[in-house]
Amino acid sequence: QLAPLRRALLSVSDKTGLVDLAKALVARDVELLSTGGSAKALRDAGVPVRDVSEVTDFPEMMDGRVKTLHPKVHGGLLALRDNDEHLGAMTAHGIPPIDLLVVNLYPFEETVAKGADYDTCIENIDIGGPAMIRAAAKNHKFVSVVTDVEDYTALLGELDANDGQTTLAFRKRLAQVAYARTGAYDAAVSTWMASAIEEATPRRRVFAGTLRQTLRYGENPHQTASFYTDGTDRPGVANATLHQGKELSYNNINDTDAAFELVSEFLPADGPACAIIKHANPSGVARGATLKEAYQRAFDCDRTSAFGGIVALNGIIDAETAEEITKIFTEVVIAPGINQDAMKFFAAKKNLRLLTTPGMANPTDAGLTFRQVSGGFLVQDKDNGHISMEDLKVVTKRAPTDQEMEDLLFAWKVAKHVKSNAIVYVKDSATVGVGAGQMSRLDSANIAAIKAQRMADAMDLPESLAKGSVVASDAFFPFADGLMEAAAAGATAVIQPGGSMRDDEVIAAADEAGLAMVLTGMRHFRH
Ligand code: 93A
Repeated sequence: QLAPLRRALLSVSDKTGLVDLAKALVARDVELLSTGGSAKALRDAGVPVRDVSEVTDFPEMMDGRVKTLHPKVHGGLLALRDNDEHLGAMTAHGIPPIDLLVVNLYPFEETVAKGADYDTCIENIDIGGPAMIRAAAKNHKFVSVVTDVEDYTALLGELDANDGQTTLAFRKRLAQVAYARTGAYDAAVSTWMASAIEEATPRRRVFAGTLRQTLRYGENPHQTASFYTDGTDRPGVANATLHQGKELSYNNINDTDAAFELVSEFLPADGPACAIIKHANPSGVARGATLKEAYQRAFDCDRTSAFGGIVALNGIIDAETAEEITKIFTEVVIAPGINQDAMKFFAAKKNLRLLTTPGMANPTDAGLTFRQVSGGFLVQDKDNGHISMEDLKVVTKRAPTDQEMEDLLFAWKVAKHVKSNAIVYVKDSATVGVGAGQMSRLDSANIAAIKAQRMADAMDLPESLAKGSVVASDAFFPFADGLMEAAAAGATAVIQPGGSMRDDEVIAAADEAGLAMVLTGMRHFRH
């Protein structure tokens, strides 16, 4: 059991909660040391505080680059309180012991996110802060280190529960958080530098995150799992607000991400769109005159699979749309907003998880994706590839009609979000058959066609939904067989990257069948 806390050093960029914390510490007879801006904020609030520069007998200098980098600060943080030599050194050199360090760092990540220039980003790399944090965390046997505003309350509670001190277990937890913070901070600096110096493959790479939520379990109940945020404010599942329903599960988060990323391909300005996702693949995607109609048309692609699905919309949910969605069991609904009348319909479905996001994601934004493999991980740019009409090359005798062209581009956007091998049939801006994740492209074409026929049967329609559709393939047709399967299902136009050794054969087969075909020159594998 240590003696009650006597001295704290407070040096924070984010001054949230600073004055309240400081007052609470002073009330517990703790002497406060502080750096320029923090000390000023405290003095302005009438809280007694000593300047670090008074302790070090050195002014803050070089635009603040050197404020706390001094043996009187680091000695006070690092000295072992049960080591005579360390205690002797403190006495000999007039080093005051520091029992508590409260630091939050220069806002480097926010500065980068704001798109600041190179020199501004450099200036926002905190040096003294991480040095103190690492020192205090190393000496957690004696020193408490708080690096997160969210821990202020817990700190005060801990002091009250332990006669003005913290327990070793508490200090260890603080130290672990502290090293995660300095690690993440340097990771952010390194990641930014990797892009700023345009080096495609940095020799070393580090990813870091902040715990958003401990999940009940992972992909399966015997797996533990947690959800981390990466500090960016990109609209999407990580920054969404949950309005009702149980907390999101691991699979919910994964599928909701897939749903929202897919529907974000359709700009709200171009009209309502809806994507319904099951197991990370779309069971249906559609545009509509209204959001309700977009949902209905997406639902109609595969009514069976849509059960228990994740619904993503690109507009503000109104009552009509909410009423329609709640007719069947839906796990999650995500949209950029919801109006009050719509809330009432969802409220009746207690288990439905309702999320809103701050706007839509921008599908052309740059980013990184990574995936773990045994002994390492793979890193790549996010697939933000985008194709417009001008990029397409017509290779068949017949060119697509305007309607076909519109559907081809729609199908291509959807295929980008379907696990490979992906085959997507589309008619009038709605999917009518999705073949996903098969080991052969022919099988994907076949499965999509079977599903289109099955839905037509269920709706008592005289012919397959795929009749008169267009088809997208996420990668080239290695042989003509997959293409012929699509033609047999009723597709009249095709969009695909091209680039197969047998392109000539595939194009000839398309001409033979009277198909129109366009090549994108870009592939959208997704595994
Ligand atoms: O420029 S620094 O790397 N040099 C330092 O010696 C130093 N000491 C603390 N930045 C330093 N700090 C940082 O200043 C802290 O991490 C904190 O973010 C900020 C608080 O400054 P002020 O109290 O003047 O607002």
